[in-house]
Amino acid sequence: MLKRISLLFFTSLLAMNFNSEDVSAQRPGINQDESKVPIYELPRLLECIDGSMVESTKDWESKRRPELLSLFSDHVYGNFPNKDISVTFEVGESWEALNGRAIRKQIKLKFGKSQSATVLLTLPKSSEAVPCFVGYNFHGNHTTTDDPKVSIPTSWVRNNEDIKNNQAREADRGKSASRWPYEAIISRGFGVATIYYGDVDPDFDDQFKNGIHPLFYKPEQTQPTKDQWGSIGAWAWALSRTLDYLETEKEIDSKRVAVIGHSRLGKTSLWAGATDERFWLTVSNNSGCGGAALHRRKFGETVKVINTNFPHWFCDQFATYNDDENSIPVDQHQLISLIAPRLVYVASASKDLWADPKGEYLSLAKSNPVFELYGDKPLKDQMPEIDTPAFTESRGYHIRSGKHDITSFDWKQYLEFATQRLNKE
Ligand code: GTR
Repeated sequence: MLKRISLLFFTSLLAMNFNSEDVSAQRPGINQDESKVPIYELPRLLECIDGSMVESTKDWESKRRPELLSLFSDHVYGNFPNKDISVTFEVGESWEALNGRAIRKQIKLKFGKSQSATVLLTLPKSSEAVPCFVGYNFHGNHTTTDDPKVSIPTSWVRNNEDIKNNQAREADRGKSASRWPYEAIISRGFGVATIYYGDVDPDFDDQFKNGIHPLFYKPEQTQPTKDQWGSIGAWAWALSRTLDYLETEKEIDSKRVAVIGHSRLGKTSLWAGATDERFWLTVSNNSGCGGAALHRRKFGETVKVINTNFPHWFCDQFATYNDDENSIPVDQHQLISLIAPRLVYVASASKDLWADPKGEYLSLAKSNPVFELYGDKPLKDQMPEIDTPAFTESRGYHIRSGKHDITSFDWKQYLEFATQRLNKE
């Protein structure tokens, strides 16, 4: 992959300084003015490459959906490698958490011989198998809770004001707890599994020498080819491996696993939800460019900016569209459509213009034709009011007041949406 040292330092600091990031600030050359959004035409959702039209769920499932999946794989996120490696699970001791209301344990996912990621699983005490959320955290499982038994990652973590040696610190235990409202989640009867994303692939451009990519190289290969996975692909793949583990847990209703992610990890949850049909619900929180937002609007972060600052996230082919979003063979309403008829929830934040809230909503609304094939009602083109969630049977959306973050307000909506869908099943 092309090495580009760039604005990365600046954007990374903004994004990663625990929960204090505010990526909404106006940046030079970036459009945040709705009147300057160009006229654009979205690639057709129901028209197949050969010009035939999708008329039924069968046409969609057998022809158009596979076509779109390979377009996203070839041009945006990269293809998963076509090789099996050994993935094993080492389940640690369980302990009581949250004042005796939950059980916790840590599971080591071992990839090949040399790599591993630790899943922190928190389950409400329940006589029945529970639905469960799964999602990555940015700074280590220990930052999601002040529970002293949660282990600290030994893999690379991002440096910041306090961390200077890319090593996680005991002092940061619980620092991201606002993003993981465990009490609220288990009170609604859901379990939750979280993993530190850097265990799977450290989030910097090192030409894919670290993380899980090298486990899949062919002899003599040193980095992914132009249409092979970048970091988002690797993170999504490992979410599926986590789901493989969750399927072995008797306490979990593995047909009701929701994949959730914030920001770059929301891009990841969308790609995981699109590629792995076992996920029951996919939640994209403030995922923006390369996530839920429509690329053709060129509002906030653009394809060129994201590929320049984060050349390792997508496949190299994606960077060939840096100067022409209209030539990407897909747009993000088609990504959301790949999740149909399963459940999907997209959320934005009012001050998070960098992520283009309107573009995030429109992607969801423009997935109407596919969801309607399955009997879902259409969403309007008009965005809902701030802090007022809008739903159909299969899709949810809200724009929360405030900045780029995942908060208890966001979780409350996801838990409510999921609970209502469970009650109807
Ligand atoms: C920003 C990046 C966004 C978003 C965000 C985050 O710097 O431009 O695409 O992913 O980081 O992940 O917090």
